[in-house]
Amino acid sequence: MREREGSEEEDSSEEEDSCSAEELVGLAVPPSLCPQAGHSQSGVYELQLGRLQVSAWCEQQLEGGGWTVIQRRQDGSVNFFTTWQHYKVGFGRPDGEYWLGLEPVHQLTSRGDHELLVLLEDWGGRGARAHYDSFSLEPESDHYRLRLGQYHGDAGDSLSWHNDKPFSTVDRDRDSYSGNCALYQRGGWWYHACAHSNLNGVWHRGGHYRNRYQDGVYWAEFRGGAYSLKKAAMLIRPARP
Ligand SMILES: [Ca+2]
Repeated sequence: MREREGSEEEDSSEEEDSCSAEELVGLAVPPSLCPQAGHSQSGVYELQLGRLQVSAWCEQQLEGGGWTVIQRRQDGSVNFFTTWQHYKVGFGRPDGEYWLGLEPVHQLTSRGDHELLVLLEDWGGRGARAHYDSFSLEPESDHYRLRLGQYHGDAGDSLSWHNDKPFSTVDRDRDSYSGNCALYQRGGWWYHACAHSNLNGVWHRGGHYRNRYQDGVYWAEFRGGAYSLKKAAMLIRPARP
C-alpha cells in the first residue's frame, strides 16, 4: 500500500522494489517532483512533499516526460466509490488504478504553476486529450477547490464547467445540487449540479451502460454521459515558462 503522512520509518522496506530508478539511489530524501524529461524511466517513484511522503507514477515517455499521474482508470480493479478521507490521502496502486490524493495534489500544485493533461480512451481504441494550461487545488479548508486554466485538445472541454468548484464525496456533499451528486454518480469529483465529467465513477465494461443514474467513467464532450470510458488518466507537471 501507499505511504501515508509522517511515518518515514515504516515505508522504506515496503517501497524498495518499486523505487528502482537510478536517480533515487544514494539520495537521503526523495525528490519532491517526478524527474525531468529525457533520462529516466516511467514507473513508481517516492515523492517527498513536505512532511508527506507518497508513491506516484511518473510518466516519462509522453511529451517530454516529467508527468505525475494523479488519477488512473484502466480495468475496474479499484473501487472509487469511497469516502472523503480516502480521496484526501489517496487509494489504489500507483502501478494500476489509483487516486494520488487531494492533499498531495494540493501540496504539489501549491509549489508552482502546473499544467494538467487528461488522457482518455474509448472501447474502440480511440484516444482523446484535454489539456489545461494551469491546474491547482486549494487547501482542505477550501475543500480542495479546483482552479483550472485554458483548455486545448481534441476530447472536448468537460472540466471547465467544474472550475472553482469544491470537491465532493458521498460523505461530504459540497455540490450545488439539492441531492448528493457523489452518491448518484458513485465517486468523488468537483461536482457542480452535477457534472460534465466524472472520471471517478463506476468502470462499466463495454462503454454503453444502462443505469438509473449517470454513474460511469465519463467525459461528456468526448463520448457522452452515458458512455463509460475504457481508460482515463490525469497527469500534471510543472508548467514550462
Ligand atoms: Ca447537494
